[in-house]
Amino acid sequence: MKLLILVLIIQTLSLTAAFSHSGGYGPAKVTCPKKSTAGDSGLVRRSRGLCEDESNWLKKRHEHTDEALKEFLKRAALEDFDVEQFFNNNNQSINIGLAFSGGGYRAMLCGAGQISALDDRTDGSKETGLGGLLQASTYLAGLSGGNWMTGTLALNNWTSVQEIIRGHSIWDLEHSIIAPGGINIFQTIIQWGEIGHSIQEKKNAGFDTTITDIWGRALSYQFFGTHDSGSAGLTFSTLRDVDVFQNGEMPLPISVAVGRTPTSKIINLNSTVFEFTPFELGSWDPSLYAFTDLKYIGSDVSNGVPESESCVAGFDNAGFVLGTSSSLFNQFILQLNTTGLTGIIYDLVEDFLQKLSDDNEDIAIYGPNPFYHTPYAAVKTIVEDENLYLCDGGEDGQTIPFAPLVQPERDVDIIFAFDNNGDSDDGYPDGTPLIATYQRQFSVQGNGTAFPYVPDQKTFLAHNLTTQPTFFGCDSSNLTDLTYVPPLVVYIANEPYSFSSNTSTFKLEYDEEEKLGMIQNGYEVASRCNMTIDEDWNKCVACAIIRRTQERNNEEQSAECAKCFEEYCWDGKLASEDVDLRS
Ligand SMILES: *[C@@H]1O[C@H](CO)[C@@H](O)[C@H](O)[C@H]1NC(C)=O
Ligand SMILES: *[C@@H]1O[C@H](CO)[C@@H](O)[C@H](O)[C@H]1NC(C)=O
Ligand SMILES: *[C@@H]1O[C@H](CO)[C@@H](O)[C@H](O)[C@H]1NC(C)=O
Ligand SMILES: *[C@@H]1O[C@H](CO)[C@@H](O)[C@H](O)[C@H]1NC(C)=O
Ligand SMILES: *[C@@H]1O[C@H](CO)[C@@H](O)[C@H](O)[C@H]1NC(C)=O
Ligand SMILES: *[C@@H]1O[C@H](CO)[C@@H](O)[C@H](O)[C@H]1NC(C)=O
Ligand SMILES: *[C@@H]1O[C@H](CO)[C@@H](O)[C@H](O)[C@H]1NC(C)=O
Ligand SMILES: *[C@@H]1O[C@H](CO)[C@@H](O)[C@H](O)[C@H]1NC(C)=O
Ligand SMILES: CC(=O)N[C@H]1CO[C@H](CO)[C@@H](O)[C@@H]1O
Repeated sequence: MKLLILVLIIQTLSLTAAFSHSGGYGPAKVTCPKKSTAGDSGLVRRSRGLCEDESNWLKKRHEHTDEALKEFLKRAALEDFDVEQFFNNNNQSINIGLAFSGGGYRAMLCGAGQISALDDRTDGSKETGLGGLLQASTYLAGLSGGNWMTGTLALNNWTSVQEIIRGHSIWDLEHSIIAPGGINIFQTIIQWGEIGHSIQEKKNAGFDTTITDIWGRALSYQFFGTHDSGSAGLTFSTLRDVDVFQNGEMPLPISVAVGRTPTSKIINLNSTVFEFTPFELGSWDPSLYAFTDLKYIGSDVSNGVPESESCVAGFDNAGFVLGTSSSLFNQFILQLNTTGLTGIIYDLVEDFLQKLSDDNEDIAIYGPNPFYHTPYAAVKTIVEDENLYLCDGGEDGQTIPFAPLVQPERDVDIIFAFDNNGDSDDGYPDGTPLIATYQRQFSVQGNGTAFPYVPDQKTFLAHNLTTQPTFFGCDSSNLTDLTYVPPLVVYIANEPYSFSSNTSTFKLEYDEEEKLGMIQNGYEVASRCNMTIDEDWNKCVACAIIRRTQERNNEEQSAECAKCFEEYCWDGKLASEDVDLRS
């Protein structure tokens, strides 16, 4: 009986979907563009400078960030500091980058609370938080669980966390992604039926699919709602056509993933870090050193030149991009057999399981390889393969997406780094991702990037660098040994205030109370507990934002700001140098 109903439902779905085939999951053939983000010579460019589209977009974004930053600084009302004069003396906009770490739903919810404290749309954030800082930011980078949060905001017409909480239609985590209907098995069956249909559609269009496709489709229902089969046709590059993005009213969302060929192992020092922006997919690392027009990935190309007259669009599905960045969680899909589901979706999963070894369950195939035979890579492994393989952005240990923000081309002044990893013994952060990015700058793959000095994990914990925000790279005169002066890094780590926010990375279900508790706690983490711990927290943040500009102009730091830096900057001391008072 159950089986019969299932078969009926799936057949009905297949029929309706077949008749409403506009912008589904399967990529489609389109005419190749005359001019791409790479210019007019093809779909790929060398990673030198920013693409023209990003540069043009930045001009519009800066009109908004300049205004928002002025307002933020005025509200901070720093002593001995004239906001108007500061802006008049500087014709260069300040670039603020925000980076949200991985860590599953924990990272998504903590990150949601943290970003809401920076968002002037959150009630009260200007009084008890850093409201307006988000509006003053140029870049918004996310990876894995952090990317679920940034991606949800960006791709839902730049909605806010407060709106999401009030709307109740997305981020419903009461039931696991595997059994979204809970006891309503029909809802679960319908959803998985739709997902199975989507995957089949992509296969029928001639593309390889992996377990990441299933994972990404399932995520879409949680992040973009259940309408239109979980927004099956939504692409990351769609943002180019959305007003709030076009007008520069939101920061540039950047999603980070890592390259990994089947059977290979990656570590921090030899990984290839990829970034997705609404314009491009590519890497600044020497092992690729190329970018391609995101909208046309999936096209058959050689050195970026299409092999035929038609190109492909629709491959950069939004859920697929978010799923790629978080493919570490693909293994959740393997729990499908616990739901009692049968039929087409179960067969699909079984199909994948038979083909893939445990080693490769986390890989997403981007094929045909958009970088096939591009000439810019120093080592020719990625560009020789017919497929491009990407996986979770945190798999090389750099679990905060710093890479896009430390590129000198982006000229970022300050990075606010939100660490919601569970690296320490009790499931809170311990500085590990900063150490990974710090070390990478000295490797070949670091390719001349720079990152401030940071201490070891033991010091992070023993010197309380995770229990209150810590600034790194405060004094650029101490950074002259690096390739260039890197952005100042404001490190803000998950920490319990009103809620024990060290939930397991693999926790799949959050009831409403837990969800709101995590988000509220995140707000408190970013706002120094509603500014009750330090009522001058916004002033100190303001001091950090203007620091690089002041240094460039040889301007003295005010006494007030010097006091902030005394309080929040890492003092360069290590735990190993601590005097043991007992001896
Ligand atoms: C504006 O910036 C340019 C370079 O970016 C510089 O050459 C010029 O002197 C600056 N003008 C002012 C008034 O600071
Ligand atoms: C997107 O948000 C803007 C406000 O920021 C609103 O004016 C517009 O109607 C929204 N678009 C859609 C499709 O909801
Ligand atoms: C990266 O380094 C690890 C450890 O040295 C090695 O096992 C692996 O083969 C390397 N991978 C690549 C792609 O170079
Ligand atoms: C589900 O599949 C996994 C991996 O294939 C297996 O270990 C597990 O025993 C299965 N569970 C059930 C309930 O069949
Ligand atoms: C969370 O932290 C508390 C105290 O800091 C600890 O007792 C607990 O074991 C931690 N939970 C997890 C899941 O790590
Ligand atoms: C870290 O914080 C704890 C608890 O607040 C305090 O006892 C300790 O002295 C602090 N350590 C340092 C190095 O500031
Ligand atoms: C912070 O402010 C919010 C909103 O006013 C409040 O609900 C919360 O309890 C406050 N947090 C603490 C730890 O006092
Ligand atoms: C200053 O630079 C040195 C290396 O030249 C580094 O070891 C030290 O930790 C830095 N101090 C701070 C506070 O960053
Ligand atoms: C600053 C730096 O080292 N840049 C290098 C990054 O990698 C490309 C490709 O190998 C080189 O051409 C750049 O010189």
